[in-house]
Amino acid sequence: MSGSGAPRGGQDGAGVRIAVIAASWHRTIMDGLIAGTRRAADAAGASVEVFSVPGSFELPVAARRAADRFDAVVALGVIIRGGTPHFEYVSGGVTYGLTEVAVTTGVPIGFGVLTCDTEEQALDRAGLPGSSEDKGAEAVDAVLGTLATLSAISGTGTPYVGFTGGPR
Ligand code: DLZ
Repeated sequence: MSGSGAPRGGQDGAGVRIAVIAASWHRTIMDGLIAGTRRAADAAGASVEVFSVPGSFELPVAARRAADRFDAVVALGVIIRGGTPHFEYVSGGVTYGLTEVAVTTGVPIGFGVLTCDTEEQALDRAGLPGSSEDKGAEAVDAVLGTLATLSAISGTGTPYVGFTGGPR
């Protein structure tokens, strides 16, 4: 899945506290994703606190705990397809688990989990020198945008406006 429409940066995240939950597999790529979350949060005036979990499968339970104490959560992981169905089970479980946390708590969860066929594809999305995409930063921009829109839906604040130019 790829294409245009990535969340825009430049949002005001002053005072927003974001928990970054980071899996530990594929270290170099993870370091790039974590650095991207810090860059995007700094640019927006938000703060991040990073917590490690062993693997991507552990992201949802940690995200659930973080949702009790932070304004938003960004989950980061790298899952590379191998020769067994393990990839599908872990990727599906993480996606379902994070979705459930977001929906049941109402706390935005940024999905910074790369599910790739190859390590090269993941490196290209990790926000490293030479990468064409920066999925850690995008996940922060996404939760900031979602927080803005949730506030607007609740009757306070201005909603996030995407590339379409907003509601018609
Ligand atoms: C076991 C496993 C494998 C094979 N591959 C990955 C991976 O590519 N990325 C990742 O984040 N985690 C992987 N894991 C670990 C699982 O997510 C999980 O930590 C273990 O199954 C223990 O619950």
